[in-house]
Amino acid sequence: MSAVKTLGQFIIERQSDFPYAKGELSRLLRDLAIAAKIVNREINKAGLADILGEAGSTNVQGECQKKLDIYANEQFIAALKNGGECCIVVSEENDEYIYIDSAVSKDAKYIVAIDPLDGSSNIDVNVAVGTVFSIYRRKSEQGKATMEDILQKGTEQVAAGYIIYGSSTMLVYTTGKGVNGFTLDPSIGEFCLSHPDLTIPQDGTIYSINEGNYTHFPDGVKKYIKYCQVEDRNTNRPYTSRYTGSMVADLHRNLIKGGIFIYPCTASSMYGKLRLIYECNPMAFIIEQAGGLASNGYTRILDLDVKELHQRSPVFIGSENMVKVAEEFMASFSPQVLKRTFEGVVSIQ
Ligand code: AHM
Ligand code: MG
Repeated sequence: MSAVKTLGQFIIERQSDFPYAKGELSRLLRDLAIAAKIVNREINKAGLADILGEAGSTNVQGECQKKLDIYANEQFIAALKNGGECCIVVSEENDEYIYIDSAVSKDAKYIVAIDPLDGSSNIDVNVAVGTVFSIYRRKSEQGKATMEDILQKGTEQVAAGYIIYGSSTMLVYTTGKGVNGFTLDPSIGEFCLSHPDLTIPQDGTIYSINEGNYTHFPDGVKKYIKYCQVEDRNTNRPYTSRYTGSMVADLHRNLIKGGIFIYPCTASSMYGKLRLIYECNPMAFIIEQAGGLASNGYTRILDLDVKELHQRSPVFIGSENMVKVAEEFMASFSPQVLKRTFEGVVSIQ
């Protein structure tokens, strides 16, 4: 029987793979993993809220219950603060970035962007949720980090990962040398290497999109959905539709089995829903490292300019051949959307 390899052991083993092998990034990853375990513990208790007290009320220990997404945010920020390797956190839960102002982290080299609890509305119904994180190295050498340090393109990420709190809890991450997955063994409280060198199948048969918004989609997306539903033996169509409303869960499934996840722009939401810095970019980095593609329908996600902390982007991500076909549909049937600039908008077609 082969010995178990924990995340901590794996990180140390692979430290020389990191772009700057001084141990700081290893420490940062371990800090994130510790917070993930704490959040996992609370998520596992979520169903007990009804008997222990609803969010906002007082629990049996006399503590005020917090919404889990706020709790997760606090845990990740606290772990990063204590670790001392991170100078700024950008979180979906905070309008402004959080400057970590402590003696240890004043000159810290890394910036972390995080969605602490993605898909959190699924908590109420016991469906998988996730955490997504992205790590950048600051450009400035020391002192207070600036917006220039924060607003870096996805190509500049030094690491990215997600945690899926599902039927089991997994941490999947990349530092740009492939993708590895670790499953939490609750009996020993460790993430253990369970999915080494993850690769996404080049072709898939699953498409994941909120079809309830169909009427508001650009024509390219509408036609692509119809293409997915048409019978064709050569390409194994019709494809299967799977959508949980938790991007992490939908993308994790598609990473393992092959598929495409789409959150396009709609008539009411010109840039889609998902955020570039802490949702699209980290997922794009992971999926590309696993051999897939991530696009906004026309352009590689990782090449997009980042101008705002909470900037949104449409996303087409997953198996290489599926994303390529979806991009062809966008180019053929929705060329106008491409003309849209960051400031100006043309109608969706
Ligand atoms: P959240 O960060 O507020 O949880 O929103 C992100 C989630 C994704 O996980 C998921 O893919 C998407 O929102 C679902 O949105 P919709 O209900 O519009 O399909
Ligand atoms: Mg989110």
